[in-house]
Amino acid sequence: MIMGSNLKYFNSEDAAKILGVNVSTIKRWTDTGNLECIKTAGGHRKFLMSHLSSFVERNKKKNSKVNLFTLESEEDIEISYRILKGDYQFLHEYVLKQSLQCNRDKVQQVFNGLYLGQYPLHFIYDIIVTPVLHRIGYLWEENQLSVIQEHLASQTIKDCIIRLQGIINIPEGNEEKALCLTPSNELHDISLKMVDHILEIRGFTVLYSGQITPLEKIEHSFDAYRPNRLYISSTTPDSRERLRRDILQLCDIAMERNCDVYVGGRSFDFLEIDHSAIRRRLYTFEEVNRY
Ligand code: B12
Repeated sequence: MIMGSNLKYFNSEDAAKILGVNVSTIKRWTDTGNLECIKTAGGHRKFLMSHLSSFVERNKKKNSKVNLFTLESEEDIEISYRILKGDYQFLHEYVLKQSLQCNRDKVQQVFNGLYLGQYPLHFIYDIIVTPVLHRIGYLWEENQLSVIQEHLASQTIKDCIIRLQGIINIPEGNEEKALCLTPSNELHDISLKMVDHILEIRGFTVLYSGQITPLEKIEHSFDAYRPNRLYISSTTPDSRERLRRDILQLCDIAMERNCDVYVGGRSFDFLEIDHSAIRRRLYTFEEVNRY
C-alpha cells in the first residue's frame, strides 16, 4: 500500500504474512515494544519497511526461517510482500533483471517464494517464467542483449526451475508414465522441463530424454518403459520436412502401443499434422495440468 511520496506502509495483516505469524502475535509484539509501528488516529497499526527489517535484523537467529524464505534484508521483505500481493509486474521485472545478472539465488527466491506462497506450479510457469523468457528473446531480437547474455539468462532460469523441483511435493505415483522429448535437432527444452514437473505433481512417472532425442530404435524404449503418454515439444526446427517425418514416425510408434501423444511449441503453428495418436496440442502449462 503506497501512502504519499515513496513511503510504503504495511498493515497488521501484511506484517503478519511477511513475518509468518498471526495478527495477534503482531499485536503482542507491538504492545511489548519488540516491533515498532505507527499508530493512526483510529488506533490502527501501520508498519514501515524499516520497522520490519530492524525487527528481522534483531531477531535473525531465532527467526531466521520466517514465512516464505529467510528474511534478512529490506529486499527480502519487499519480495515477500510482492509475492503475497501477487504483483506480477514487479516480479517479472525483478526476475528478468536478476536472470540477466545470473543471480540464481535471487531468481530462486522468487520461484520458491511463489510456490511456498501456494501459487500452483503451472501458474508460476505461465504467469512468471514464460513471459520473462519471452522478454529475454525479445531483447535479443532487438539487439539489446548479446547472444551470450541470452544464453546466460535463460540458463539461469532453467537451473532455478530444476532446483524448484527439489522442494515440490510429489505424490505417490499413479499408473501413468510419460515420455518427454524434443526431436530433430531441437535445443529448446525449457518448456518440456516445465511439462515434466507438472506431470510429476500429477503423479506421473516421467521419462525425460530431453533435447535432440535420437529416434533411431526408439521403439525399443517404448517397449522397455511402456509409456502411456508421449509429450513432444518443438520450437524452431532446422528442417520442417525432417520434423514432420520425425513426428509422424513417433506417432506411428506410439499408436501401435496405445500411447497417447501430446504436442506443444510454436513449430506446431505451421506444421499441419493430422495423426490419430495426437490427443491434443497444448498451449499453456495450465492445460498440461488439466489434460
Ligand atoms: C532460451 C532460448 C534459447 C536457448 C534454449 C535453451 C533451452 N535449453 O531450452 C538457446 C540459447 C539454446 C536457444 C537457441 C536457439 N534459438 Co532460441 N530462444 C530462447 C528463448 C529466449 C526462450 C525459449 C523458451 O524457453 N521460451 C519459454 C517457453 C515457455 O515459451 P514458448 O516457447 O513460447 O512455449 C509456449 C508454448 O508453446 C508451450 N509449449 C512449448 N513447448 C511445449 C511443449 C509441450 C509438450 C507443451 C504441452 C507445451 C509447450 O508452452 C509455452 C507457454 O505458452 C526464445 C524467446 C521466446 N520468445 O520464447 C528464443 C527463440 C525461441 N529462439 C529462437 C532461435 C531463432 C534460436 C536459434 C535458431 C538461434 C541460432 N541462430 O542459433 C537456436 C536454435 C538452436 C536449435 N537447434 O534448437 C527464436 C525462434 C524464432 C522462430 N520463430 O522460430 C526465438 C523465438 C527468439 C527470437 N525472438 O527470435 N534459444
